[in-house]
Amino acid sequence: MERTFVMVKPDGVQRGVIGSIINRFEQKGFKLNAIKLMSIDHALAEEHYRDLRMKPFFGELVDYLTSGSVCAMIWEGPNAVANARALIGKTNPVEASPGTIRGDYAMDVASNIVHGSDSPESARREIGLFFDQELPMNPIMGFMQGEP
Ligand code: RTP
Repeated sequence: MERTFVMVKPDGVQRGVIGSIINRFEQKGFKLNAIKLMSIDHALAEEHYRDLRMKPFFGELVDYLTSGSVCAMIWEGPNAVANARALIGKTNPVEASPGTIRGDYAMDVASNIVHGSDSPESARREIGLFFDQELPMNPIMGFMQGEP
């Protein structure tokens, strides 16, 4: 059992597709552990994408993430990180297959609608950045926080 961090980015919130994205995760079999609508300041955006700080598009990326509200979520399930990445699709919507979230909802790499953690370590780090306190594992899944 695993958790991943998923975020509907400002373009997704502004377009009113939070519900559609949640629906995809629920249909796939994920269980929602935590969700909140929030705004991100520059410090949090820079910390979240710190591995990309040397990229030429870093400033543009931080401006984009801080341009409006985001919807931060924790989803859980078997291989949650890899399953979420598969559901979200490739980073560049041009390459994302139809049927994936980016393949169906986005056109441009600079506004690709949703983020998903790229490893279990990243998921733990990002959940810690965005959520002060996590709920126990969804009881339907038969796991509680702290169990081996
Ligand atoms: P994410 O972290 O948002 O889930 O995206 P990812 O792992 O699929 O891709 P990553 O390489 O980590 O890129 C992070 C985000 O940076 C923006 N980006 N812009 N302008 C550009 O060429 C460019 N390339 C990447 C995207 O918003 C991407 O999701």
